[in-house]
Amino acid sequence: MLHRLLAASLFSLLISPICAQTTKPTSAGNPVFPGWYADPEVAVFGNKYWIYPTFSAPYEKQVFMDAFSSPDLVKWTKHPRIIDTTAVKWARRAMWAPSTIQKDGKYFLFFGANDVHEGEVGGIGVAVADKPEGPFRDYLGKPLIGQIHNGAQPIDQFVFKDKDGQYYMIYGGWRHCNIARLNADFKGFSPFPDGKTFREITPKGYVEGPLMFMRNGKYYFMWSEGGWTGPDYSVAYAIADSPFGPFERVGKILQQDPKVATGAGHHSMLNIPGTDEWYIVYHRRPLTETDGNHRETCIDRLEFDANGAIKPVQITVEGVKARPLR
Ligand code: FUB
Repeated sequence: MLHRLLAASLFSLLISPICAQTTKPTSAGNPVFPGWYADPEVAVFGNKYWIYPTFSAPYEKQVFMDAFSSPDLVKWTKHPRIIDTTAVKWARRAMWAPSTIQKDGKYFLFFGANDVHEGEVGGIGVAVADKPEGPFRDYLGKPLIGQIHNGAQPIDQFVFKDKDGQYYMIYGGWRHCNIARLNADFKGFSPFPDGKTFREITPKGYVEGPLMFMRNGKYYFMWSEGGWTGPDYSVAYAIADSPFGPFERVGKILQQDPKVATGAGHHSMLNIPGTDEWYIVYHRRPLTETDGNHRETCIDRLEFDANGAIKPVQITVEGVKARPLR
């Protein structure tokens, strides 16, 4: 009997390190990292995934942004305070919805600040860094868009690179969305042939959080609908042959699920480079929460049907499987 007990203890001592290895998480679980974080924008830089979210708190406390990186969508590393208002003199609160792109060896982070209204200082700014984790410094010393054009609040910018290499800024809150042609140095905009700099492309149902991407030669335009503090926040989309539309609303593809979470919206899209594998990165509110700022960053799979329509997303608790970048 004693022999058997000793043998069993020895076996478990030997085997436990192996078991510890095999219990490594293989699914991300939602949320993918702890804390209240909203408006997540995903990017791939080198062999890492990056998420740039809004720090979801009362406006006066939104004076910095954190970023998160991962080799596989499961293990996430926090990079605290990649930018804060001490580095952007005109920004004093409500730093929202970062959008980061890599260009010419630099990283440009576009963001909204101050929840600007007519006659106030604030709007969409741009910051620059040598690394994706910053530190980001103010690029212009003033907002890139500080005025209200076509009724669009200058927030929720998304930078889209067209197939001819032209960069566009697509942005807007208050139910209006504009597109503008970014100059190559990202210091301003060039007018369209009709002389206008800000062209309105608002589709039916649009509220905020625009995004554009291309797939099989088509332009997909996506946006958030509903109120971000409530349960019915959601995402809809349209497809067109040009970045200027016209964008006919197809329908909702992301929304609350009473068994999982509420307020699912303000998303970004991840296409694994070199594949047709897609993920949606978005925020949502736990079923136990009603505070508008209690938003968490989540990832789920997104699929297209044979006609190129986006299938409604099933939001999950378990999240996505590990997906290392190769
Ligand atoms: O997080 C602040 C604001 O909430 C964003 O700019 C909106 O899109 C909404 O998500």
